Amino acid sequence: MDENTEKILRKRLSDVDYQKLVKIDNPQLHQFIAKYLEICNPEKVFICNDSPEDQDYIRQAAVKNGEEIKLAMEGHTVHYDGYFDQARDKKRTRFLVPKEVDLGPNINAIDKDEGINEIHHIAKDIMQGHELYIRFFTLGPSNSTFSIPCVQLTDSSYVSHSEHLLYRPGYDEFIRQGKDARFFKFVHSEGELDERNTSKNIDKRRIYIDTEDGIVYSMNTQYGGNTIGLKKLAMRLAIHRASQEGWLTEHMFVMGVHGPNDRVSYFTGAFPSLCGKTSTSMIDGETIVGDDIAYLRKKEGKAYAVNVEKGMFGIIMGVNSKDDPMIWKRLQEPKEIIFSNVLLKEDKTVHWIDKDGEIPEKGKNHSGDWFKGKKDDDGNEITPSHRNARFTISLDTLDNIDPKIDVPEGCLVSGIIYGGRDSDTWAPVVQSFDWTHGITNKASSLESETTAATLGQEGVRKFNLMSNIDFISIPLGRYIQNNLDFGNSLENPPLIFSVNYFIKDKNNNFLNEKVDKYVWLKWMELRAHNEVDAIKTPIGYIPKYEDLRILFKEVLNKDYTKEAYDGQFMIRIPELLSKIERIDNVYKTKVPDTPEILFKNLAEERERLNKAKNEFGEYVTPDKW
Ligand code: SPV
Ligand code: MN
Repeated sequence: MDENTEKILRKRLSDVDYQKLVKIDNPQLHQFIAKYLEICNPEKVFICNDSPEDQDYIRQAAVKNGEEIKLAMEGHTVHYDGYFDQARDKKRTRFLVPKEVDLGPNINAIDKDEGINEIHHIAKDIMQGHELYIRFFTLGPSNSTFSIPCVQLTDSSYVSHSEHLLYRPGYDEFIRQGKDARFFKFVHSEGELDERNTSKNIDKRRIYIDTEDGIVYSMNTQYGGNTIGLKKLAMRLAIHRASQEGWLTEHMFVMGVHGPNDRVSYFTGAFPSLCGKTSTSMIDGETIVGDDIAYLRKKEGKAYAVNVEKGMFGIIMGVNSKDDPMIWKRLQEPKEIIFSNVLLKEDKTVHWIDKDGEIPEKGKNHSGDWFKGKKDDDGNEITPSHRNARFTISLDTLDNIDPKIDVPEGCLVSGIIYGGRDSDTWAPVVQSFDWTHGITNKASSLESETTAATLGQEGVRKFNLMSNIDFISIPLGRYIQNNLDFGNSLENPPLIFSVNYFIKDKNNNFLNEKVDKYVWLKWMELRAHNEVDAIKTPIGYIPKYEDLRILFKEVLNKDYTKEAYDGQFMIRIPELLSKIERIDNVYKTKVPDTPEILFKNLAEERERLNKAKNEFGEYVTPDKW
């Protein structure tokens, strides 16, 4: 350690904490910590070595300093983010890019020198009067080719506590790797707080990402998607690293789908926020590996995936005993949960949108004291809980956790699913012709109607390739090419499917029930083993009625009618053609490095659809193919 670093650390850390830190033999880590202690100037510092006492220290700090409130049930707490700090801030999340690098027009970038100056200016003394918590984690299972060590500096005990639930401990891994550790670094401050313990200086909210140096700065915000460094902030760093090293970082769940004779096949699935990703990974009868972020690597010609995390930061709106029985059950148990931005009742229980039971008359929520009919300054009704309200849990407290969650080599991937919120175009489940068609015409053509997970208007159809558009840190064309190359280098690439749980009829009624996804999964699992046939259409393979009828009966004990099938799996040619135009236009006008094959595959699909239109008309039921 250099002299200056040692001087700073000795001055700012207690003896005990100093000893904890220097047990890790990594001068780069020591320098980094010393630098931000000087800039942010916290009143106190706590270094967590993952011992049960240290874990408990942070848990208790969150309650002591009011960032979390204890609920009636053991282990449950509630946390609030500010009224205007309820989702990811896309506008003020920017990449710090050196002058000589061009990330293309789709990436929110700022000149690196300018951005670093600005963020250091904002960070100056920002932790004054606060305690700083320093904690070590690994992304991916420990001791595996997948794992990436991380260090998080935060003055929010809520953020630190959340990370404890969401990520694997890393202090020992840092000691083991010593000087060799290639780690990611995160500096977060909630900044000055108001009387409700929420960030006051939202105008100075900034999330700046430096992929070159592997550092993310997050200032004046509390919402998890902006602050929990190892989640979407690390994901952007990992996409960059993966691109250099030939593997993939994806916005995907990983789950075990249980087929006949105790067979378990692993699927990954990419869905934009609030489109059923967590809910799919938590389907009753299947097993969960992860619900949000996956790393995929190639081994012996096959694709393997791991869950980057070990917990869940899930959307709570709509969780009830019918639609999400597994999550519902877990939320009733006296095990650790942090609820965020839900309604707190006087009896210290919580309520959220579409929970079982009555909506309470009053309580406390993200807007302060709440009562039925309360409106905000713009006259909009304030919902009892925020639509992006969440729960945070550790997966090891679930009954349906998959036994392979921590296996260092990951799970062999049989299929990859891309899904969005789409009211009028895509059928409920379609298999692509092959890997390339799947990446170009499904994954790269994904659109979704916007939701409450990011700031801005809801319900607008947005292009969202691989549901990863918010997190891609390299030029989009290169990202698509990496995906094409990854699958095409495998001897046995996973099958690629699209799903859509949100298709409606002309009268705006959903054509499916939420639980129908149970069946789509079983069908995909059988396809992965060539055990059911399918119908070839211009957009890919769709299920046969007879197979679905059997599965609906087996899985849901439901009589599936031919009429329902025809409505759901009708090929909607005008909408599909418009979609191709939109996607083609996005790539032509906005993505200069689009791989040629994408245009070719879109053009071929347009041709197939036009031909079918001439033959069968605009809306084609499955029996025609
Ligand atoms: C998402 O919005 O995709 C999430 C939550 O998983 S966040 O951390 O905000 O990204
Ligand atoms: Mn997500």
